[in-house]
Amino acid sequence: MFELPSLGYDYAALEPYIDTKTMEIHHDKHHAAYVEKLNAALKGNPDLQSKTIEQLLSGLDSLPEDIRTVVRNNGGGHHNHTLFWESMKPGGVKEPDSKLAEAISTTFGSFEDFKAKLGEAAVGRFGSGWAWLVKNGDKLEIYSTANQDSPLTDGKTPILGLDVWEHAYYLKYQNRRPEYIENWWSVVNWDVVAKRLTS
Ligand code: MN3
Repeated sequence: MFELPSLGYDYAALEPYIDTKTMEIHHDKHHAAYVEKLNAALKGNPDLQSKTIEQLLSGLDSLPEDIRTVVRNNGGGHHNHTLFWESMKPGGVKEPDSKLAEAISTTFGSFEDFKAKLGEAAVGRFGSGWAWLVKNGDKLEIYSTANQDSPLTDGKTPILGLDVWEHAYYLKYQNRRPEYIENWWSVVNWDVVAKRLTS
């Protein structure tokens, strides 16, 4: 059985960048529903229940066809949101540590260039989905997925993800996705992202 992880901080902790009500609904309703539907899909199948979420998402093609889409959507939703909550912190951590900072500048030109490129991917994602910083082998890449698709399914390891579903920002920002993205940088926990780079 997969479980809804706790946020690790209060619903109000990311104010004023992400509002309390959005956090409550996003975590307690949206994420909870992904976990519930994922568990329902795996019910009665101990082999699949014993796998990690990473194993399930990396091996979607090997799943029984009748549950593949449900696991893709809801397993993806579970894993993406777990990463998302862990990647944020009240007050944020202003900048990456030296090793991550170096990898980012080497790959994208500068930290500002990186933020601009991830922002473009996030603004440019039509409809619902995610913008990512991923590891592809030993390289960093900006990546984007539709719906709740996980980069793991494409063989890439997500190290930072930005949720651009309207449920992530609409109460506070309505149609102003770029403003949400700009403010989100203020709560990114670069310490966690740096750990994912090296793990
Ligand atoms: Mn979401």
